[in-house]
This record gives sequence, structure tokens and C-alpha cells, in this order.
Amino acid sequence: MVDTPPRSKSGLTTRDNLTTLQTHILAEEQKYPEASGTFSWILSALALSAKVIADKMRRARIHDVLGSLDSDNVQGERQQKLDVIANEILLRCLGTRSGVAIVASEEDENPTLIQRETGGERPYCVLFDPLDGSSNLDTCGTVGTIFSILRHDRRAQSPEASILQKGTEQAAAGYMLYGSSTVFVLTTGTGVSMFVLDPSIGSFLLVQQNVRIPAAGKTYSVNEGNRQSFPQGYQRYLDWAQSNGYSSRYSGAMVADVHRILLRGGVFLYPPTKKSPEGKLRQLYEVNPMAMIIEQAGGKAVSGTTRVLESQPKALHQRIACCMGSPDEVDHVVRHLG
Ligand code: AHM
Ligand code: MG
Repeated sequence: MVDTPPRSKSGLTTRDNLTTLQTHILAEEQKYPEASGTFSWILSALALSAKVIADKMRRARIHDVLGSLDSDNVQGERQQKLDVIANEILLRCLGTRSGVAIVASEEDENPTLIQRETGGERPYCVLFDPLDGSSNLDTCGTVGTIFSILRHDRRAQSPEASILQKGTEQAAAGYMLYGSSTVFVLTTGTGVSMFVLDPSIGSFLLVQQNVRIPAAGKTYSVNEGNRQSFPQGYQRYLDWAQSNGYSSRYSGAMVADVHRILLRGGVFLYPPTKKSPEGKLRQLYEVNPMAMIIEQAGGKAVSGTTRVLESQPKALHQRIACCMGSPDEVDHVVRHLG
């Protein structure tokens, strides 16, 4: 007979212990006696940023901060007002944490060196896309924040040289999704955990540990408007998927599309196009962190036929083609590329 714990009036069982993101990180750190607590400080800065960004977005129309600025970012893309606001929030939250040596953002041309040395601690580099999919904002669409945490290479000649590390070197990665609820998904290399913001208490609560991506799922997520400029292999894959009963889902925000695939299965693609022959998405702060999450959940992430995380980045804002999701679905794409 199954031992069912008694239910309280609220419907919670005695097994439903409340775990916040902060508690979770502290518990993880206790498994490693050499851990200094630095990591926990960085993640609490990211959680604080997420709460502030989520709040700003909710009031964006009222406070007249929707729409674009008259400026482009370093990659020639028109900046939304909230791109700049989210970037500043992350810089302000992370800038005061002692374990952060370097921050690098999609919105800034160069990485910011915060501290060269931090005593005996091992400092980290934090890379982020402050507001992924920001063109969705004007229509109340879903957007997110993506981050990657790397160990600082003290021997590197410059901040940029320190962060040009393969995705396999990431110490942690994650994203925040600002949708019907605010979600924080995190991996530190031992599986994937998912937290949801409880706005009434202002804390991210653990809702699922060891998230596993379904092995398959008949959904592809790609901008089909670009189809004619994809390499032939991707067009062959789309023909195959469409004649095998696949559905298409694409929101224009990678975080939202990959989050759905993480939970439901399927595949997300941003192939090379004639306009962006290397792909559109940025390797260091978009594709690598999402690829780490997907792999840690049991999925696959490739660029062409190469594992994303093994690809050596050459520049901070380097772009890379990508395909990630359920392992069987990534295999279906790859077998059409040959
Ligand atoms: P952004 O970081 O400037 O918002 O751009 C990244 C976004 C991804 O979230 C999304 O998958 C992709 O760009 C959408 O691009 P497209 O409109 O070309 O399909
Ligand atoms: Mg982005």
C-alpha cells in the first residue's frame, strides 16, 4: 500500500516542502566543502534582476517604456527601451557582487571588467542576453533573459579573451521566462531545476527538480518565412516533417520556444540563412546556455552536425546556427543534412 501523507487544508502534503531558489543553491553548495558561497551570491543577483525586470515589464505601457529607441546595438539591431532598462538592471545587480570579475551583454560592444582580483575567491564571468525576443514586447508577447556563467581565466590577456570559452566550460546556465508566470530555469551541471516566482512573497519556488525533456515530440519551431534561404538539408527536413504530421510553433523568442520544447518535446532551429550565413543567434549568451540546459535535461544541441557546446567561439558577439531539443527530433534533422 502506498504511504500517502496527510493533506493540509491548503491542499499541500507534508512532503511538499517549500524550497526557494536561494535555499536550493545553498543546499547544492553544501555538497561541495570547498565552495565559497560566491555562486550563491551571483544567482541571487540574477534572481533579483529577474524580479525587477518582470515588474518593469508588467507596468511598461503605463510607464511608457514600450517601443524602440532611436539607437541600434553593436549588432546593428534597433534597441527597445526595455532592452536598455533590463541591461542596466542586470549590470547594477551583478556589479556589486564580489564573485563577479567580468560581465558581458548582448547590448554592449565590449565586456565590462568589474574586478581583476577578488581575494582568494575564484571569480566568475557572467554573460547575458538581457531581453531575448524583445520585439514581442509591444504586443504583450513572451520574452526572457538568458545567462551563462564561466570561470574567470586570470591568465587571459583581455576580458574578451577570458570569455571565449567553449560551452562545455560553462559552470552554470539558465534563463528567466516572463510569461503568464515568471519562470527561472537553472543548471549547474547536475540536471535542470525549475522555479516559479510567487509574486505574493517575492520568491522563486522550486516546482520541478531534474527536469527531463521528452525523447520525441512532433513539433518544430523555426521561422519558416526564411525557408527558401535555408540550406537544402533543412528544407528536406521540413518536407519530411510536414508529410509526417508535425506541428509548427514559433513565438519569435527563443526562450519561450525552447521552454515549450523542454517541457513538451520537439525541436527548435535557427539555421543559416542568406542574410545570416552563420545563423542569427549569438553563441556565448544565447545558444550555449540554452544548449547546456537542453543537454542537462537529456536532449541534444547541434550546429550543423557538430555538438554546439564543443564549438570554439572566436568573438563575444559570434553568431552560430543551431538545432536543439528532444534527442530523436534532433537526430531527424541531422540525418537530412548529409
Ligand atoms: P534578440 O535577442 O535580439 O531578441 O534576437 C533573438 C531572437 C530569438 O529570441 C528568436 O528566436 C529570434 O531572434 C527570432 O528571429 P527571427 O525574427 O529572425 O525569426
Ligand atoms: Mg536574444
